[in-house]
Amino acid sequence: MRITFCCTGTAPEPWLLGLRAALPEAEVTLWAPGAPPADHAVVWAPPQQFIDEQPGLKALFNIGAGVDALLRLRLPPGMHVVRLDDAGMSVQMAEYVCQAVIRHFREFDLAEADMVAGKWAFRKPRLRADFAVGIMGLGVLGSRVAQALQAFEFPVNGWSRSAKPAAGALAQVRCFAGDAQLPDFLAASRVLVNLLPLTVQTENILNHATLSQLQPGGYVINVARGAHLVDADLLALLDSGHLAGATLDVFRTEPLPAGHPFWHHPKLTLTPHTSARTLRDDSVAQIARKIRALAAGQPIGNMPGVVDTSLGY
Ligand code: NDP
Ligand code: OXD
Repeated sequence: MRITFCCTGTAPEPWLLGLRAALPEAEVTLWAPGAPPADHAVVWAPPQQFIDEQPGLKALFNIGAGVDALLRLRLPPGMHVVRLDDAGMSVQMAEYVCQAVIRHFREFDLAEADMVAGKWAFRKPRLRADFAVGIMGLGVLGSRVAQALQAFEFPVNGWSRSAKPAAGALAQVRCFAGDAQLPDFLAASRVLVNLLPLTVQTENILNHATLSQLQPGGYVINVARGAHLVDADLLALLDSGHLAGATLDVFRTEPLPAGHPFWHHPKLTLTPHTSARTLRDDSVAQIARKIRALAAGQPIGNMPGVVDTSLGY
């Protein structure tokens, strides 16, 4: 079995070592133009040339949860795309979102600023019931985040494409589904967490019309993709006072360009696309397990993380 590795912006050596150790029966090589055909590929944002030169692949394993960069390429019809299914990301995302919600709700940012200014001051505690958190996307990451926020007793709303049964991780979540229920979901939420995949349907979904439906004093946490957010609309709603602030981990252009108005905006907290990192060991183990299952004849359709390319996620 041949596996080729083509991950833009990723140091290949540790991955090649990891994949060779996990799949000693396979020949694992770093892709270069003109490389011989492989059976499987491990990829992140590969060039179109890679896809064009490897038409016989059985599956493309994406070393991230989001496949938007991969699906922008011309893929051969019927090509299977498998994304990371959690692989240690959901707990990181839960940590990140909980800290952002709690930092805002408890006003720890203001307390820190006071202390830096040499000021010992208390603020009136705010009511948790006034800070319903709405999570856009109730998939692998969104449902874990919902559970984590509920452990801190925040009211949690969720919005997804298909309706969810009130059971398991979502038993206590007020669930909304589809475009028709988006206004009710937004009106019921004060803090908005975006965990949608970037697709044709979700691009620019955080815009003036949607964000202005959040409750007054709304707060936005974008941890999915920069292209979900219309930057100028966020800035306008921050400046009008309708939104109290935002925590942004992802940006339309990454790294965030020098001089972008987000850099020094007093109501924004920024991080460099680091809310949930790909963990190499977990990811290699998951990909190796799936490649072995395919080799043993398991149908790919039963595998968690298989992307529906017609839906874009
Ligand atoms: P999943 O595919 O498991 O979940 C996606 C969720 O979004 C599902 O609930 C789905 O609905 C919902 N959804 C999709 N399209 C729509 C739509 N048009 N309207 C309403 N809901 C929709 O993805 P993950 O949870 O694994 O990851 C989500 C995203 O998080 C990734 O695509 C990636 O962009 C981002 N991410 C960011 C990271 C970071 O470090 N910042 C790290 C990892 C991921 P349904 O349940 O009905 O299918
Ligand atoms: C991902 C990411 O999609 O890191 O996995 O953004």
